[in-house]
Amino acid sequence: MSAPTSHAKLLNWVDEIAQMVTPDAIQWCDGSQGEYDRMIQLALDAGLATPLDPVKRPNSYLFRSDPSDVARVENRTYIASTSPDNAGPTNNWIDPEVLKTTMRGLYKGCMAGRTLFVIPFSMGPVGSPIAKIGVEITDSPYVVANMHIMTRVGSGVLKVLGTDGEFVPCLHSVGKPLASGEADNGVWPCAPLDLKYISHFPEERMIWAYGSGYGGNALLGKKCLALRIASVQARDEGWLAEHMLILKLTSPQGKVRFVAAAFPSACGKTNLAMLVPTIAGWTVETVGDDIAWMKFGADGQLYAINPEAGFFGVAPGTSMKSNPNAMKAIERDTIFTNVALTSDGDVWWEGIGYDPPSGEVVDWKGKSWQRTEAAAHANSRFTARAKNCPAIAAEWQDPAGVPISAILFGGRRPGTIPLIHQARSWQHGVFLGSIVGSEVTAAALDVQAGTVRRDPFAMLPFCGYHMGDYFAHWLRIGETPGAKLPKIFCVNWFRKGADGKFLWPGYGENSRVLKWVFEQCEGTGQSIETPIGIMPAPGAIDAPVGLTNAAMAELLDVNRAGWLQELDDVRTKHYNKFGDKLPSALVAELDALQARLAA
Ligand code: GTP
Ligand code: SPV
Ligand code: MN
Repeated sequence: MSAPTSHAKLLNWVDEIAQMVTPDAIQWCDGSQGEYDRMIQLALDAGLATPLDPVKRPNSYLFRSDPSDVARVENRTYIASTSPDNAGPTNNWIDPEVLKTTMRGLYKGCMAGRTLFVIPFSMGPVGSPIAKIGVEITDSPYVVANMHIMTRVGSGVLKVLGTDGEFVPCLHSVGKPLASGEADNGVWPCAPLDLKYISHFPEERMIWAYGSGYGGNALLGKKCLALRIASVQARDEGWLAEHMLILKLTSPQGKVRFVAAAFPSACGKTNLAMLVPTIAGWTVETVGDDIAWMKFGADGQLYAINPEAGFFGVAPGTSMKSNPNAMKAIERDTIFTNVALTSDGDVWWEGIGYDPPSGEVVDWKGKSWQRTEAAAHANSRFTARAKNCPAIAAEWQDPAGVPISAILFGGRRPGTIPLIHQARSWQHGVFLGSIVGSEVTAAALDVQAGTVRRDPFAMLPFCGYHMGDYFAHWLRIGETPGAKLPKIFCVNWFRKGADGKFLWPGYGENSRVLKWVFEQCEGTGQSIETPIGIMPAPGAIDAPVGLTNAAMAELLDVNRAGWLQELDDVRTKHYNKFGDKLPSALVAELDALQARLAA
């Protein structure tokens, strides 16, 4: 097939890569339904996909990955900048030339027996001034199909690129060449862990991934481009590329406020973005569930766009009760990965809200489920089109973005951190973002689940440069002349009581907290000053039905001893890592908070 572009740099790059990886064929993707169907057919032929019941789950497929390839691999994720100082203490740094030599060795001949697909994609609406174009080369039809859902793929993108437009080259291979006559035959292709590389060259704005076919490791527009590379561009150009949902909140009076929220992986962004309020008259609609790019408008407000076109959401725990909008979004046209298969040809997972029908359940490993282990992997996911979500906001594709009134930070914290508190200033808010901690989830393979780790701004795995410089960038954003800055809040839906159970019911009930956020933006909220910041006055947040006064008091308590311990941990185990890159303004915030708590 001849290339559908005359972009010399792009043609040269594809040519150069093809010579290295030696595919059997090269195919340029056009983003059409026919192409999507062909990708699925290739996966079906290779024994890698199972069609779901066409009545229960139209146009939907189940994939099972290799048990070693089920999540992001943070210890195989690299920031290859010229100086280690550009990657900082929270990233894996490697010399770009050394890495390229190693990876070229792996890439050599790695697409033998496979087709090389060229995917031109746009992060953000095609042709909009804020969108960024990437071109992913991959040998995985699964990746092509997922990119169709998660990004805007196709000929329109090549048109925008023209003959010399800018694009981020994204090279991906599953790292499993096929010998002559060999086929995948039902075995998910990938490379062993120590040969996997998720590599970023921020100075060249380039991505090289090898050895994994899963999610953030392989759909390179998402974490690699829209966060790790874009965060570097954002630093250079004075904007923000963040791991944040964007939601539209409408009051009973019809007043609209947009809210962005950064929670670490698998800590509730999709759920909050699609929330169905339990309080009368309020609505929440979804603009995005994972990534926000935010820039100041001429009016001084911070405008956010969602660069994605779909949701790569956590399946377990998703039910008609917890997230009906997600359940509706995945009724059709959905790719499921690593969930369980029921006897009636449908999907199932823990927390879906009902028992599987009688008959055999096939677990995520493809075995008959014996009910001794989880049927669905904890990081099993659905890939669904944004336009299939009934809660999608009318503005979700507006290239101008939506004006952000409030930014929330949160994580899974069983103790100390209250349900909500508000920063006293932008600088205090940046401090609160910088100390976000969360119990680790199953979204990354190689970090101990369950333990609390610092995940500043929920960007620990996604910041493409030195985290100390990133803090400074956030502080600088706050000094933008004429800026009407969003208010900053911290939330915690995951506080546990003495019985080890969540104190707060969460999900739709989080609307009660959003209501107070809204009121604080309007200036009508009832609040009190506390040592840790601004908090709801007693009674300002209505307790959900069934929640005791004691539980509510515990959720909004300022635990001085717990906070002092928290700050000691921040000082000695977190801030100390950043050396002279740690902005003194944040140390001042830490000192001041400690003094207020000790007073
Ligand atoms: P990534 O896609 O990994 O970035 O994650 P995410 O932040 O979008 O997480 P998601 O909304 O998918 O939530 C992941 C898990 O958190 C699911 O198992 C949910 O059931 C659980 N969860 C979400 N919201 C709440 C809540 O308000 N309370 C409690 N207790 N659990 C929640
Ligand atoms: C996350 O881990 O934050 C995700 C899923 O959103 S993945 O795309 O796999 O990174
Ligand atoms: Mn995420």
